[in-house]
Amino acid sequence: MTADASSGPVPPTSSTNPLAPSRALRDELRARREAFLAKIEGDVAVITAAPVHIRNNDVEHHFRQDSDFFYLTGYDEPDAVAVLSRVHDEHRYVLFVRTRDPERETWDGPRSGADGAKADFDADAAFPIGELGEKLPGYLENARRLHYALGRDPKMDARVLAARDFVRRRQRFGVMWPSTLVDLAETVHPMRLTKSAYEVEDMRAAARATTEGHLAAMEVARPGAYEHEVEAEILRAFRRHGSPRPAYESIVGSGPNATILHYRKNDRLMQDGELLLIDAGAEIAGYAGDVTRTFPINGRFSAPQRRVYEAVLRAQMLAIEAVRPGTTVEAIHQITLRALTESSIALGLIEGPLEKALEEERYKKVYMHRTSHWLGMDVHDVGSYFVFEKDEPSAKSRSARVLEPGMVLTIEPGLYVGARTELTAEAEIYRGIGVRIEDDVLVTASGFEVLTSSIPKDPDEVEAILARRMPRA
Ligand SMILES: [Mn+2]
Repeated sequence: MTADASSGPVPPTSSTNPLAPSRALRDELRARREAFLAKIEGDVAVITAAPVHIRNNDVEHHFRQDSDFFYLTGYDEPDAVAVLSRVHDEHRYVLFVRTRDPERETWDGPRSGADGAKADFDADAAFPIGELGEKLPGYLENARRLHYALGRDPKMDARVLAARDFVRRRQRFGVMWPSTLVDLAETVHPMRLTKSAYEVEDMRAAARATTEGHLAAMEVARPGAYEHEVEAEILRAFRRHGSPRPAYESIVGSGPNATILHYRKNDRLMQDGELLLIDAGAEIAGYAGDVTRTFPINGRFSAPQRRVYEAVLRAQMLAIEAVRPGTTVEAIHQITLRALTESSIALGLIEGPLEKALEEERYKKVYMHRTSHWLGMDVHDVGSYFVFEKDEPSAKSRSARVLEPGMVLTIEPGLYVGARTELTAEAEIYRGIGVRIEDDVLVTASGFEVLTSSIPKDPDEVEAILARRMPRA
């Protein structure tokens, strides 16, 4: 592909660049950039790739692209900067990227380079990242405002602010400088909160791989196996179904570990009679699945386990059925709290009566987290949960954000009777039981669609599946 490919009609995807996105993704990315540009009239935006993080000495952490950068560019390399401009006459979209380097590519794999950035990623202009200091000021000239995510990468902050300061000093030549800095979150995050049809398909793929991981976990979990054996099977299933990495560190907690909300050691030998709580999700095309299932390791719920499980499941079903356009995450949380509090009183885990228990937040003893978070490229996805009056933003003008079709959220109630939970003597039978059930829910025009509905959660169905496990040699 020649360097001047952008001057003609849109070039076909280069057959030689293994990193080139599909035609459909290129169209989607272009639509996202156009929507973004429509929101920044008279302005310029500088969006930076994630830096490479050192793990220890010569070892790097697994590279994961910055979600905002990936959302707008589809470019999956570090050392890259995108400029989106409503000021420049021809260059609305510019990429600064790592140069092609046969020596480095022998070690680390292919790069797109500046030519590939134009030919395969549709940049109007592309330059080696080494030219950023020299060329960036030109793109900031005569912009009203600069949209930039300050504070994510201090090294990049210094370079971008230096370029902006350079433009400020050119005011005496009649150049306007972007004196106002606007956080990139202000424009990009509301866009990311509502998923396009293309994004929903990516999220379905993440949900499918996540489903396979949880089904594999049910197949291998048994008394006498280690939690990490289950974790390994989950990761294997994720990879086999197209996921390059999990969306977050998997939680595989057996017995008392099920009551530790962020348990991640996954190194315990699983015992007969215990529950196993698995919170694991695959990432596909940059989108996260996030699912929790809890099941009996030996295949049968004990009576107390089943009572707690059914209480959580009832709350989860009520919460899911409440998802529709027009409601709020807060309203769904309140429905969940009421259901869990009712059940917790009935089980003797907390004291009633219901209204008093809700008012005094007694449920916090056994349910200490929120019911939902947004889900998307980030597992705790961006987008505010509250909105403020446009003309007069203040804490008083705050209201809970109303759900709209295309938003995706988790519904994940739980009950946790930990080692330190205060219990009556009668409720001691629940000691050490932790249950969470979590699904990924898309808001649709008519209500909701559970993206992860193929992962069994009905207790009878769960027991039936566990009863069919292959005996292990
Ligand atoms: Mn979650």
